[in-house]
Parts: sequence; structure tokens; C-alpha cells
Amino acid sequence: MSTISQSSAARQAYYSQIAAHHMTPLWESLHLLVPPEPTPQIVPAIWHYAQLRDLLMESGNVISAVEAVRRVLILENPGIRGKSSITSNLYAGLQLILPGEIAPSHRHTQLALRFVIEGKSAWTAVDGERISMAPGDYIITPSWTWHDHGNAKDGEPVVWLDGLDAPLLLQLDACFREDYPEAEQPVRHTDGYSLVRYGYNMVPVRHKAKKTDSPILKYPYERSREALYKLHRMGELDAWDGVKLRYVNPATGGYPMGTMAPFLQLLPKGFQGKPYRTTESTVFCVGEGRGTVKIGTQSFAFDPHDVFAAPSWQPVSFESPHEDAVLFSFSNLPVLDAAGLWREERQSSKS
Ligand code: GTQ
Repeated sequence: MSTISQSSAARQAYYSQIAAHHMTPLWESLHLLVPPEPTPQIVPAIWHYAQLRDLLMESGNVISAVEAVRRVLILENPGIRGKSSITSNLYAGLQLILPGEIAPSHRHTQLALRFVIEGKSAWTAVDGERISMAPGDYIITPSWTWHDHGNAKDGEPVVWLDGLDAPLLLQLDACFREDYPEAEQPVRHTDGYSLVRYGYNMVPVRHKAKKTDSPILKYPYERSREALYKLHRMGELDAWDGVKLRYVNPATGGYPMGTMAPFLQLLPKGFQGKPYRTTESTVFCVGEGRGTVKIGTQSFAFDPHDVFAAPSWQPVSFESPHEDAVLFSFSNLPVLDAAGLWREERQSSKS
């Protein structure tokens, strides 16, 4: 057999010929298409809330909630600016709602989570339930449910972190949206309804579990935090995670949302975590406390309400030398899990 090796000029001529037919040679990009391990374009990044808060508040003078529909500053990963993405397939933004404002009702196939950062006077209405928001609460807006947000006239500015699967759904060409004819949807249930029905290890007798989307719409911070602290007092401490729990759909035991998995973890004072890496892309938001996170080769000091992003397969480790820290996080784990693509490596030595 003879080996064929054309000059590069001849090859380029050939590539131009096939390009005219919308074709391209795999052999020029095989290494990119089928890499030996993940090659995320996103980079480890942190947004320091203390540095951003004034700018975020200023957005309240720039535009009203009604005109904006959602007054949100999108956190864009520096590795992929212009894509409205904090990781390859997750969206995150800081939403501000001022006293007396309504963010009008709509629904979309993208599902959203909220992690409340500051202020207590706002609510979100989801699927007929009016849900009050307090710092640290994790709130779900399931796919295709009407939702509008409001804030009391005599309230205070309220800020929360939005997490959406928007980049993934855009990639899948599966995005739909509808606007509700009124600013607010009718409220059928008061605050806490879904939590009472599903949050006590019982479910309504005729309940049929949906595969995705938890029937609990709000997981109050008090309860989630209490679980971590109680476990810690009972001696629980993982060398990588501290005390970490994942939020659950109580009716299935599975993820509370189809595409995003949320977590809460306690890093007790003095914690020096070992490094781990997973194929998840993860967004963290600091609920309380201070510490340091190492992501890949970068080290970031974090303070309350900071948001940071960890790319797939880069080692992550935490330290909280001076005080307890509580971190909320969400990742694309359910998608990886469904496709059998989740991998994890827990390194046994300190970084
Ligand atoms: O609150 O419905 O950050 O539709 C982006 C899109 C929030 C919302 C965002 C949205 C919302």
C-alpha cells in the first residue's frame, strides 16, 4: 500500500472544493471534536457582591421592573462573553426588585431557580402560589409555570440570584415563552402551601409524581441550614465537601428540577477541604461567611453573597479558616446523570 501525502497547498485547494459543498475534513479537527478530556471554554471566575452592589442598585434608576420585564444583571463568564452564560450551559444573574414594583407574569420552558441574597419584602408567585422570599431561600420556577415577582410598597430593595438552564435549552432549540395577559396571575394559594403539602415526609393521597420539577416551590433557608448544622453537631464532616446536602424532590427522591441540581453545604470554621473534580459545571453563591476557594490554578477569597463558577474537570477545594461558611450551589448534574456522563475524582492529598 502506498501512503498518500499531498502538499499542504494541494490539501488547501481540496478543502476549498469540499467547503463549497458545506463539508469540512474531520482529520483537521478530530483532536478538538474528540478531546482526551473536557476542554471547557469557560474559566474559573468570581463576582464579588460588595463590589457590585452599588452598580446593581443603580440599575433601579436605569430602568423600571415593568419596562425591563426582569431587571437582571447577567453574570457572564469571562471565557465566553456575549453568550449570557456563567458556565457552558447555565445562566446566572442578579435580579433587583424595588418596593412597589411588579415584574410581569410570563412562563417559559427554561426553568429557573432563585437563591435570595438580600431583602425580605418581596414575593414571587409561581403556579398560583404566592411565595415570600427571605435571604437564603431556594425557590423553584418549574418549566412552563406562570411566574411574576412583586415587592411591598413599604418594602426594601430585594436581590436574588437567578439560575436558569437557558443556554442549554437554546442549544437544544427547545425554548418557548408566553406572556400572561395581566401583570399578575391570580393567587390561589398562600405562602408555604406546597411546603406544607410535600415537606413533611407525606404527600397528598392522590399525588402522582412528575418526573422532573419538585412539587415544593420553596425550600426555606432556616430548615436547610438547620439540617447542615445538626449533622455537623452529630459529627458529620466530609473531607472534600464539609457538610453537603442536595435538595430533593420529596415525591421521587430525585432532583427537584430536570436540568439543574441544587446543593447547600457548610464549611465549618477551620475546614481545609481536599480537592475534587467532576464533569459538572457548577455555580456557587455564598450564603454566609468567608473563606477561600481554589478552582483549577486560581484561588479566590470569598465573602457573603459572592458568586463563583467552576468549570468541568478542574479541581475545586475550599478553606474556611476564620469562620463558618454556608454555600449554595447548582450544577448541570441531572443532565450528565441522565446521559451517564457524570464522573468524579476525589484527590486524597491536600492541594
Ligand atoms: O425571573 O422569569 O434572570 O425569565 C432571566 C429570565 C429571570 C424570570 C432571569 C427570566 C427570569
